[in-house]
Amino acid sequence: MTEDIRKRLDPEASIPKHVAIIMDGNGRWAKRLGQPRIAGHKEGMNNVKTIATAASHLGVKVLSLYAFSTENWSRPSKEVNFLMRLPVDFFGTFMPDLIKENIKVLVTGFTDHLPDRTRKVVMKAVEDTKDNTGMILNFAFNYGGRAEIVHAAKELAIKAQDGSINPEDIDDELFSSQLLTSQLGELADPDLLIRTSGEERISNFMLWQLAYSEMVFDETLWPDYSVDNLIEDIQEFDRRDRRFGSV
Ligand code: V07
Repeated sequence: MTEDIRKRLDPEASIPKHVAIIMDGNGRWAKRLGQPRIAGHKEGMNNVKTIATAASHLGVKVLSLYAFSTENWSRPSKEVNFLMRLPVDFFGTFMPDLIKENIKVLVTGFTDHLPDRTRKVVMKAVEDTKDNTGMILNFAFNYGGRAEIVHAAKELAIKAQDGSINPEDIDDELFSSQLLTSQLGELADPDLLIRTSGEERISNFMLWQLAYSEMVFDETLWPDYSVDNLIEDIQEFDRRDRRFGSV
């Protein structure tokens, strides 16, 4: 199985270690079929399993998925309630697959204000997969890039005020140690960002971490985004000159 999917990629192609995806286009997908938005979210959730499995087989080390932003709370409450049930559904359906794939679940976001049941189910998935040694499936859940940076700045200000750090010592490394992605260690910064459904924006996703990432904007709506699309986008990543801003 692992060999099968790798055969579809150029054997010379470099595989991005950390792939981040903005899974956009679920509402539009549903609308096209004359269905309610939540039908698109449900189909999108099923696709998370397909793409996570493929990424794991391709040798991706971290797959970060933007599932819910701090701004999404302003959507109609019926939609928000549905979205908050998706992690419950997701782990209820796919936990055996995640275990079989040796996938480790992490969550990046402000989890303390989630509905109780959602928070518990997510925390349990993190706990139940903590010893898995395969790909990290990192859900950006109740995540916002600016909120993350503001939170880090506050933490550093508190430490400076109580004397545990010197303001002079604040540099990139110390700053990133206060970001929610510090749990990913040296893999915190995505090598490749994919946004589906043709929109070409960052929308407050991993603002700090995307500083040097390659970005691929794929026209496909997330529920239709296939393993072939993922392979194409990784080939595109491989073709780009990665110079990290230097000559
Ligand atoms: C959500 C499905 C994917 C497309 C984007 C919108 C709808 C999986 C999760 C999830 C989140 C945390 C977690 C496990 C699974 C999810 C939301 C929306 C809010 F620990 N899909 N998915 N969460 N969609």
